[in-house]
Amino acid sequence: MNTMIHQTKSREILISKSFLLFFAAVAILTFACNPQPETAEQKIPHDNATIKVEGKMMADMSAPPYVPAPVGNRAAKNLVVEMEILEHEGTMTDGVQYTYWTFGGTVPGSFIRTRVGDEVEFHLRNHPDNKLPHNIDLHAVNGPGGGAASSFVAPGHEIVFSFKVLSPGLFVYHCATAPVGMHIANGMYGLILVEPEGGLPKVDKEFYVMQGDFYTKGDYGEPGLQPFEMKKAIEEDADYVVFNGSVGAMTGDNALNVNVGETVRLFVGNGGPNLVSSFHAIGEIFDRVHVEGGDLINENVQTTLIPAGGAAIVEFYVDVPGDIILVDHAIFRAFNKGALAMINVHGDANKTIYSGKIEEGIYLPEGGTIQEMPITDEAAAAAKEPLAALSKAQKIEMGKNVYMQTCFACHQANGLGIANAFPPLAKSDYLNADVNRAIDAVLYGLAGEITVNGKQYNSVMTAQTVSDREAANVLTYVYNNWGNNGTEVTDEMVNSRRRTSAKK
Ligand code: HEC
Ligand SMILES: [Cu+2]
Repeated sequence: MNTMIHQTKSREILISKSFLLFFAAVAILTFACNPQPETAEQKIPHDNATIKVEGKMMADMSAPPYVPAPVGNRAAKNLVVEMEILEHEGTMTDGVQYTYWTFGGTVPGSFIRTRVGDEVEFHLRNHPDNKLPHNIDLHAVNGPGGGAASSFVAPGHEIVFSFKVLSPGLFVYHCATAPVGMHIANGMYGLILVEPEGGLPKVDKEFYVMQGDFYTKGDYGEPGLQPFEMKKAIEEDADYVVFNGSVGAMTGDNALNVNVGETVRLFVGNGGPNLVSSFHAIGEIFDRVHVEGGDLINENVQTTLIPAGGAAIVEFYVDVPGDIILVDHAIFRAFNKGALAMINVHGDANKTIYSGKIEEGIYLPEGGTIQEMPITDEAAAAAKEPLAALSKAQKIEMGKNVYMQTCFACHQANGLGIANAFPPLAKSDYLNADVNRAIDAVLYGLAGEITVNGKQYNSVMTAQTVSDREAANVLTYVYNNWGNNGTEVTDEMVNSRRRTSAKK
């Protein structure tokens, strides 16, 4: 009996499927044969460019897990956003500190809430105590770099640029200053919401949740101030995968609170830099998901994918009391790397929907991943083989490759650097005066005030992870270009600086 019903059903489905296929084929043919495809409908977001603005207002900004009040049905405005970049130490998990770079002091950065047609006047300030220049790329912007091309700002300065928001949706913003991955990995991302005309439908509770992956020198839980580890970041070997910047940002006393019978909307983003989120709520089903933060709505969803640099709006009605656990369902991340948050639901039980004896603490973070560094035997073996000597011309040629991979993002392809941020290597008196000092800068990085060609710089150059040979080649390349003094740097010279500094 059951099988019969099943068979009939599948036959019906088959029939309707072939009808669908037929219609699809007709539609495609019609489209292909039509010499003038409809373009009017495709233009809609761009038509928003003609929306008139009425008056000026300051944007209300909020720190996670909260969002500013809905826009409702207000008219489009000239919306002034004031955002300050702060680099400061924070707690990754108990006993582990991390130096976060932030938009507005938090990870993720302050939530920006707009509506289509708003003309945003964006003020980006880089706090004078910060060490590095930054900028901002907002995915909601139509324009070069999403604003990054106009917002590069050195510590102690402010920059202003403007854009009109045309497309409704939930968008990521992030820093895009070299090394881009490092700025994002340190927490420089957040969300900007563009509400449609008339606003989003009303719900009872709204929250701001954003996932990010972090890479530290020590493995998960290793105590102390942990520096960022570029090698692990390139290998996408995250030590921490967290919601809202740290392990436990929304568990225990920090859990979110809602009541039975309420509708909940989560604005969920994924800052990455690397990992895609399999976003899931244990004990709840998403009634509606704005897939990838856009207009497409999917219903009755268990797990929604949120790409790195993407977002989703998820909505659900809460039926029964208890804890809802938000996770990245790539499950080791949830239980061993921190990607776990809690929503405490308060209210009366509904035995029809759920009954049973409830044990607390079924889903708790487990901590401490056991990780081993990737095996570097090959690299060690290769390093032991004696290297053949190179001619100066060969060094310059190979050094150019190193330069284009590691130095040019900051010092630029022409060696001229960027004013107030990255000093020039072209005709640099600082470089030409002292070769050992230049070698040290490459091997150990450089911080503090220096003067290059009469201009002061007070920034940070990160130590470059290069072999003796790569350092020798890249410096030989630099010294033999752009009007510099032609010094030839040898592997031996670099190696002796390593020994000298190791003794210190
Ligand atoms: C992330 C950006 C960045 C990268 C990548 C970088 N530098 Fe620098 N570099 C800086 C900054 C910033 C300073 C100035 C530091 C200060 O203010 O104390 C600097 C200073 C220098 C100086 C001394 C000042 C001068 O202009 O002569 C040299 C030499 C130098 N860098 C060489 C290199 C070489 C060679 C590479 C590649 C192997 C490299 N840098 C990669 C940012 C960078
Ligand atoms: Cu930055």
